[in-house]
Amino acid sequence: MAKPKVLVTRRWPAAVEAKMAEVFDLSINRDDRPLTASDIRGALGDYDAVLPTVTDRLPAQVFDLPQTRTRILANYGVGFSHIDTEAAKSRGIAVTNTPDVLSECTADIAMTLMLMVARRAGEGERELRDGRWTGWRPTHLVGTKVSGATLGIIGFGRIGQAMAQRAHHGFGMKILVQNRSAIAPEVLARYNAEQVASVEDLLPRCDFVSLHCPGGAANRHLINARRLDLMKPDAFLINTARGEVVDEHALAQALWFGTIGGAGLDVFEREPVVPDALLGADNLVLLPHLGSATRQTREDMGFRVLANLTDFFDGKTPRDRVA
Ligand code: 8YV
Repeated sequence: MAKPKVLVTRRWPAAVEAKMAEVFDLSINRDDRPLTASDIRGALGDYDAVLPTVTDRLPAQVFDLPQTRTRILANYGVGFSHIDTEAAKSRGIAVTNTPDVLSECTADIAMTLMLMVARRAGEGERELRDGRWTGWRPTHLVGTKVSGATLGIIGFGRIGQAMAQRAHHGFGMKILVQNRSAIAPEVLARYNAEQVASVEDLLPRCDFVSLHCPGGAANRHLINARRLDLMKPDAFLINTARGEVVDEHALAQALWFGTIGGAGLDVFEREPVVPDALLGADNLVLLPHLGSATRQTREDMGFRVLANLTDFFDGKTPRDRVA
């Protein structure tokens, strides 16, 4: 039987590419530039499996072609709001993602952002490298204490819980949780966490708010001007989820006017575009979507895609099927 024809849309870790090439009739986008909508449309007609990443946009229009050959979109990443899963389903295309393997590293980046912005580490590094550091003094770059503060976690899935683990057990933080469904009491008990009824209930009580909910239409601008107003004026917002969850314009205003104390962002609404209004804010730490970017995790993500594909082409339900 012919090997399934598979397209990898970006460069992946070499070990994963090599293993994939043994198992499938593999094509790799060696340019490593984001595919255009028309490239992706073409791929859906040509390949049995397409392996997209967050840089591949698959709205409903992309699926609108006379004949799709693709039977599975095995996404390299846990978030899949860049794929219209309803449109995929209507064409009989399965969708999988890569949960679990990136939870620890994404929570590490959320902690990094929280510590950096609270302790003014980015500002300090810029000052030092620019030759502006004039020496130690008691009032120099004084930040905010993280240990023992209250952290609000919006979205209490695997990454949200990995964040709670670090913040509660490592930093003695009090954890408040907002999640669309009820979290089991024994799960909350692991972090001595309290689940609150709504985002509105959570925001005024927190010194830090970290976003770990999915992106997509349902959560678009979940953090908007009105909700930023509910935060304490010295509180910090951390986003390692998806850019669209935060209204960047409203956030820039809130940072400028001191509605909140600061923010740390790893994701943006129109990556890689970061609005000038954000670039100009000092009380903001910006990272270029590094959540899962460790050698180990990027390999694990690749092998998780491979496991999903192998199951699928063996006629089994892939473990990470999301549509
Ligand atoms: C990935 C991520 O780097 O998994 C996700 O949802 O945001 C990151 O871990 C990226 O999405 C790769 O597609």
